[in-house]
Amino acid sequence: MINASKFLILLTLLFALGCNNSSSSNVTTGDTGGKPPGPGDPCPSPLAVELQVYINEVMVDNTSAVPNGSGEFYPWVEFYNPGPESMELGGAFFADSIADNQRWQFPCQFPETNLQAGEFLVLFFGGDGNPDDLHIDFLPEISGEHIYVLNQSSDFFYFNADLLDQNQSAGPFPDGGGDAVPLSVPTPGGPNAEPIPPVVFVRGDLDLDLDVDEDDLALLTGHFSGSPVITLCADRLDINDNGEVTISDLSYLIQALEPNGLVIPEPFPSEGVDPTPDNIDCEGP
Ligand SMILES: [Ca+2]
Ligand SMILES: [Ca+2]
Ligand SMILES: [Ca+2]
Ligand SMILES: [Ca+2]
Repeated sequence: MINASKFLILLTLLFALGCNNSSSSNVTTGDTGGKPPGPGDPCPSPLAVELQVYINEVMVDNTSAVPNGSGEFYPWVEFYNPGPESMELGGAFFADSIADNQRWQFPCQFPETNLQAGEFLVLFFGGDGNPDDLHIDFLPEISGEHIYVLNQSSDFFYFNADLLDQNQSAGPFPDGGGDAVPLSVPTPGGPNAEPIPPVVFVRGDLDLDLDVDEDDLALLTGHFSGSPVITLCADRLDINDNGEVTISDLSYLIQALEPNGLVIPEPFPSEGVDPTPDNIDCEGP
């Protein structure tokens, strides 16, 4: 899921590099991409503007969801050709950096890299540098913000892995362009499933009555003195929205309930989604 400030940073980066595409959309600029053509290059990279293929789904923390051909679990990425023509990925680059965008090159001798219209291709990360191997030669982090770049500028894919659980993937819905969001079930090699609807809550409302008052303060006080608040959305307790639930949230709530006191960060006073990514789970009431 992309938030506004990160999206602006991404856009700034893209403009700085002379192209104007948004996250996960195919390029429409004059940037030709590709490595310098060498005489007799047996595996030339396609022109960026001509490769109409999307990075369509990614799972970075694959502990038990999708085994590779050897029964092992590695991060994976799905590519998608929306059609109407077949597309050849052989020779294209794939990278986890805008600056270092030639990190791995699709080999050319695999028929799988020729994507027919509407076809998906799933590749696992964690290759060993063998050019005869159809594995991506690096491993992504399982947390933090990620950007993937296909063929230098054919497609960009941004997501925050902190918003994903183990064995959960991110991608656009429906397939193709659009922002990557946490998906309800992984669909390697097939159309993406619907996203998980975001949980809405009121920050500081611990008794679920859509109000923040002394009753909630009593519950939060109890939370730090042996009576934990049971909730599927611990973001309710992160009163100061700094990404962790600590005793400082209690002092913040005390000061927020005073006349002309501190302002509780959104979502407050109405229900909404947490606007700031963090490692706190919020999967239900
Ligand atoms: Ca899929
Ligand atoms: Ca309440
Ligand atoms: Ca906090
Ligand atoms: Ca937050």
